[in-house]
Amino acid sequence: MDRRRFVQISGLAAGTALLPRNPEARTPASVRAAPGRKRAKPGAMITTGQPAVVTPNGSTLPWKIVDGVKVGRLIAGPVDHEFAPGLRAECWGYNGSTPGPTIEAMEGDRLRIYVANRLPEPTSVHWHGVILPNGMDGVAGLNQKPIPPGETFMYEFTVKYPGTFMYHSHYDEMTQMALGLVGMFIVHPKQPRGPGVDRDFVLMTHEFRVAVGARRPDPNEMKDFNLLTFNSRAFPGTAPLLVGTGERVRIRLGNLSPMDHHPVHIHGVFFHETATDGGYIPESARRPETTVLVPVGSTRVIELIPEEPGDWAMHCHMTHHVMTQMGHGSPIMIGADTSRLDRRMARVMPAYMTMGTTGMGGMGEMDMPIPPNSLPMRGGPGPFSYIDMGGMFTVLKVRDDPDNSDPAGWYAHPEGTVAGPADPARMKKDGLE
Ligand SMILES: [Cu+2]
Repeated sequence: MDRRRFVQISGLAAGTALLPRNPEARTPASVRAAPGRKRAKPGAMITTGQPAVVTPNGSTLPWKIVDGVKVGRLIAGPVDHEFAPGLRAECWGYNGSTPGPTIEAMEGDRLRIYVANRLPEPTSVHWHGVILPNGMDGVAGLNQKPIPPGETFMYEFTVKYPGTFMYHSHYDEMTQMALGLVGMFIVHPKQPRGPGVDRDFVLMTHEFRVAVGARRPDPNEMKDFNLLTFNSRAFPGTAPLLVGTGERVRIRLGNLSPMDHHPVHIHGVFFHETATDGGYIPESARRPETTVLVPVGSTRVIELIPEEPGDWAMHCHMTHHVMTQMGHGSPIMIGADTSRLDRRMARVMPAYMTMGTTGMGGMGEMDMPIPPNSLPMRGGPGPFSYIDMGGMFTVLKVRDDPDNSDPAGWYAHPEGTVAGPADPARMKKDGLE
């Protein structure tokens, strides 16, 4: 056997496809390792050289190792939750937060999770997507007795498969999930699946109905959700995702909304879907996307390599999902001439003004009094002007030097790279009046 033939056989035996010769030729740019990228800092690693998962606006469940078993505790109970500065509500969560802390483990780990119930009604926890013994699956009535208020149940199982999963209440789901009893559950693979990443984020999408002036989310709502959230926060309460130019970034998205799927769009990048809560997607089945649809009861994992530094919008593309506490029942006012009405109304209500006759932009920033504990319809401060987006909106901040960049800071645009007022002389030269 000549040397070349031997190399081919040993390559195939090791599961490495040798054809085509140049592996880059069949690998789209976004799934290729970027040249010269930095490795994550050793302190941030969980295992196999990979960075620990970051839960923006959230936390990770701490483990205690007892005789080789990872032991953790989830306490289900009421939470005084802030959706964004200016709006708080009494939600239900785990360990004082909604979503609950992200559970992070290694393939093959034995986990023992105590669930304490401090809710006013029974509960149970289902480990969504995790393959485990039937009696640990958490469906109250079907797999176990519900956990009575004040009691603690023990779940114990081995996580056989790696993946991006979720956990949530499986007793009175409609109420308990609507109030926030949801969380993400990540199992890292022992053997890397695909190239390593430099950043790893997890975002749970969700939706709530909090009527203006109400103390709690309304679990009976079916359609008119007015708080669309990443990790139970609405913009401008969402923390940005800070990443480096040329880094490989993984974002894991889950959806435990009561009623809606969320097409999450990221500006300035394209990405590949690499996994769902059912497992890894073979490379041959991936295609480049700029929007990933995250259906209710599913997770989607995407990987991207940003090329362009800047502040890039990341949001649900449903336009009513980037709004906050708005009413949907108002008549269409666009194009209406209300001058006569306004004059007559002013006689009885001097501060009266008809809104929406030219469109609804800028309503969030109007200096109008809003009820206590409520949010303007949308928006927050931006580097150029008010950002006319709310709800399920955050910012992917791509920086050349992310480790020395302020996550709260805005991108400094190089001279001449920002759209601005057109120069009439230039327009004339271009043949436009
Ligand atoms: Cu949405």
